[in-house]
Amino acid sequence: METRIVNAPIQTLVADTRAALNSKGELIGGQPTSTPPRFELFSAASSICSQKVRAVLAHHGLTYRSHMMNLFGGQTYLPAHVRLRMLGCEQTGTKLVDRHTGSTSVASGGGCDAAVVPTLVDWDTGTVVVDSKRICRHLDEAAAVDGACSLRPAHLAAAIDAELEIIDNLPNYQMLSGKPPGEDRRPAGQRGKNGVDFAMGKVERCDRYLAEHADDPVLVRGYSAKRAKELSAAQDLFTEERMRQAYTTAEAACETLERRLQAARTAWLLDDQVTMADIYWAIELLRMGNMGADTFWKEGKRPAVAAYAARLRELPAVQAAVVNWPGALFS
Ligand SMILES: N[C@@H](CCC(=O)N[C@@H](CS)C(=O)NCC(=O)O)C(=O)O
Repeated sequence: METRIVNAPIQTLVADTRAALNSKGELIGGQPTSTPPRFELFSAASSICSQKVRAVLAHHGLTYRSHMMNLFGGQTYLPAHVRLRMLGCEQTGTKLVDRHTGSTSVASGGGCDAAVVPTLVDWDTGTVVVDSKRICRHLDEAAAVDGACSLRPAHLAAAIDAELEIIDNLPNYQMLSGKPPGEDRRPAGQRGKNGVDFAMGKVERCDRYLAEHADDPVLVRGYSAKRAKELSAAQDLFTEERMRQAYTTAEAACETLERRLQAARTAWLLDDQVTMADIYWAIELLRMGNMGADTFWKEGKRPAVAAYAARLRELPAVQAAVVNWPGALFS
């Protein structure tokens, strides 16, 4: 990151974020005890990046304190949360992202976003961990002592990482918010939306916070980068041409998956045990299905993907983190 940011201690930043949300948090995955849980998660019900993290937590049966944020109400932009994430962004060693590629990947998306979820606090290490891929790995390493039961076993790590990168780079923002080519099969709440208004609403929200916090250099950096990112999204991502490309990319990924599943000799995509690649595909295919893009594999078009999607949906961690999580699927 360019300049080291000045920030308050993590305890203060978390307390301020809880207060801003008016949330004590809900304990997930365990019984209340006298010691607070190691992990505290800020997430949003329908955010696929949050769903990946909740699924890894559920898979490992980790206990955590969960705070829900209203993504569409703009709670991820609350100044206290942005300050908290600026601390986490600094640790990613990347700059703040100021351009939207359409993907959620920090690696290929150009850096860290200070106004999104998920945000994990690890009270044992005293760190704020941002970016779903980094969070999932952090949790997996914490849960799978000596590598036992890891979702990312060492001998498959490179193959799993390659898979996560493919999924992370899929155009989910466009498929959620932009008008699909042809029939709009998105759920009623999304149908007809073109993405530009949504992205411009975020630009306006940043403008309001920038005006309110003009004397706070940390917040000014966070909101300025986010503003530039969403402005580029509004200008570039949702044209007919870009939307066509987005759907072509997503369908091509399903075709590659179909061929790999057909060739696989393992019970799951890469192993006989579920790996993080399966968890990621579970969330991705559920989202595509939710957006009406299950035409990519339905009616015999890609039978291996159809069967895989159905099995993934039944995984207990996926049921807990998405299927049965209130508000996780759009209606
Ligand atoms: N690289 C980040 C991306 C996070 C991200 O894009 N989160 C989205 C939901 S999946 C979000 O919070 N969007 C809110 C906004 O942009 O206003 C990660 O994987 O955690």
